[in-house]
Amino acid sequence: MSLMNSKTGEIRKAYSLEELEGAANLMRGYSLIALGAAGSGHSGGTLSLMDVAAALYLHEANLDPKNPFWPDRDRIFWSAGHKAPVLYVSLGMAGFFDIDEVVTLRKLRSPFQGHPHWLKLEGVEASSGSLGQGLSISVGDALAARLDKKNYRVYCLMGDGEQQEGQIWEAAMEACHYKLDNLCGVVDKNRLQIDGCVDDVMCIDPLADKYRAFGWHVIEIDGHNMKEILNAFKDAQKTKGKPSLIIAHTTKGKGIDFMEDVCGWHGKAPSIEQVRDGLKQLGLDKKLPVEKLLKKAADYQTIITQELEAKQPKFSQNYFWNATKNMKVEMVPTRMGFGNALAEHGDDPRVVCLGADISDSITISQFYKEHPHRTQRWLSMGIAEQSGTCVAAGLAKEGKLPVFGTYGVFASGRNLDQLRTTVCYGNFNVMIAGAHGGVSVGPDGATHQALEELFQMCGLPNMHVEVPCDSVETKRATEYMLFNVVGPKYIRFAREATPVVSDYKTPYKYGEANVIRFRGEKDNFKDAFEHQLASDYTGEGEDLVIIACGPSVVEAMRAAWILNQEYSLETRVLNVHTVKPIDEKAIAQAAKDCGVVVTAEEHQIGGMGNLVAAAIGRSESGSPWELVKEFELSAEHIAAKAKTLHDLKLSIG
Ligand SMILES: Cc1ncc(C[n+]2csc(CCOP(=O)(O)OP(=O)(O)O)c2C)c(N)n1
Ligand SMILES: [Mg+2]
Repeated sequence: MSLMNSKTGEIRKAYSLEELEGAANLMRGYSLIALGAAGSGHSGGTLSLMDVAAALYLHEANLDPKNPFWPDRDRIFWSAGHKAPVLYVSLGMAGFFDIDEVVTLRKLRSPFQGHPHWLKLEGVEASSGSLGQGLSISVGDALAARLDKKNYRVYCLMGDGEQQEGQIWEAAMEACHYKLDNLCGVVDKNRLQIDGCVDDVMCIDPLADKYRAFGWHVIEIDGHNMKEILNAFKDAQKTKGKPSLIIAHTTKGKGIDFMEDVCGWHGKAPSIEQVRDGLKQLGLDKKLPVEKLLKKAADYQTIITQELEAKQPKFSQNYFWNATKNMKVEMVPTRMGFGNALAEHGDDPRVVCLGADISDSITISQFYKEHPHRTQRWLSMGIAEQSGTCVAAGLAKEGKLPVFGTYGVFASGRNLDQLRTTVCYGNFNVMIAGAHGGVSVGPDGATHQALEELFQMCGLPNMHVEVPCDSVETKRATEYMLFNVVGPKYIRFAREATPVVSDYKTPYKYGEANVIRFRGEKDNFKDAFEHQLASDYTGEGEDLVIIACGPSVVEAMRAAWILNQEYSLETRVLNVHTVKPIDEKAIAQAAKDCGVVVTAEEHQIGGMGNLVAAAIGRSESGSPWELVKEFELSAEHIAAKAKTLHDLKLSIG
């Protein structure tokens, strides 16, 4: 069937084979423009799946773009969420919305997030971005169809590197066990992932044999041949008593010569020049309103920028980084400190680094990049965070110093039980690097932002947690933790370039906070501050304390500068780089000395703010009402604090 009117049963548009080929080409063009306007995103895997997606959304699946929640529609799950641009242009081409809208891809408040968010965009069946989960939700959906005696079909689109996730194989077993012939998986077998060729990172072959052994009907096709694609879907429809898998042999970056089969185009967007070149190659330079679309994207961005600017509190001058003549800073990605430490200390034969297919980006590959003799101690685990975590525990058990790293969300969440049960309860000496912490993966969207890991990691027994403030502190913390902290350890650092505010002369003591004080403007921002170990510091009657970790420390320092210049307020900034065990003494002292405590961190519920509150609010023995008064929980205290904050709001305007 295809795109239909769910009320009348009429076909809205029937595409011929040639029209499908043309639509796929057009969709390639739209996705290029959207990626170019976004300035980031996944180009390679978007282009490899485009022909399959065009066939599925415009011809194969029963969908009604005017009734996105039509109960009898076919369900399409995007397990490989990073291919979101294909999903968006498919929905746009199918008529769910004006396809021009996709040009706001990855921009703030756009429904076209870096990874699909189903609560933001009708037509998306589930949020995704953490690889390997889509086949399971598809199994659940297919089982629901059976329970409800519905005839709709369920499709699941996956990557080939993604096949390394163990969960896929749990779902593959389930689909066969339940004879889910209403389920059809597709693997975009473009032979590349992030760290290189799938064969080298972690071989998945013989893939067809594996699925067959799991009881699936497997169809192998040229994923760029429309006729083969349509026949494969027909074959899957006819297959009874078992699920079907289409292995689509494709080329990453298909259609654009400089992107085809080039690994580096996995997570990179074309420049506007490259967009124009690409459109020419697709024969679309005259067909697509490229200038109009780019202007639409730029206008959208202008409004967002204006709105953010209007929301930003105003002061007598612009204090932003490097906006003034003095107070200059050097910006270096925090993650570089991690890679530099591994490069410097990797000759220690105990150090073993484990990759999870994101190795250059998180800088763990610095371990061997300039040191080929270390490659035997470099273990590529593939996209398999759960197993990788336990492999690291096995290495630690035998005296190695394993370092396992990936994005913070996956380094702390995907493997949480493996960390808890195998690593932490066993107290194994495993270092986990949570890269791209906080909001630093920005445009990748909500599912990629690591905003819960402090809560997760700090709750684990025996775990040590370090959140350094800049690239230098990240290097020092990596060095210290690797060799001196024995037991499970988690280091969280950002992706973005952030100001360098420390050097090797700055005090750094694991487990102890630093007090940072603004001492007056200087040419360089760094020189305007004095750092002392909290235990060496004597209070100076400061007006307030800002307690922070990670890159929030440097923002807190900037806030201290602003508060001083604008209101003559003295601020104690407390750099709590060790979040577990947290420096309760320094926090309690600061709260006592300063009276006003503000915490700043890139985190959601249950992070450092909670730990600080706990450190300040240590329980005492007393009657319940005494304790309510002692910890200022009474209505009087609440009212007084509410009034203070309200006054503050009014004074900021
Ligand atoms: C659980 C998880 N680990 C890591 C990542 C980061 N990541 C995004 S895409 C990708 C590579 C995917 O390779 P493949 O499945 O072959 O996709 P394609 O080549 O088609 O883009 C990785 C490791 C992720 N999104 N989810
Ligand atoms: Mg691939």
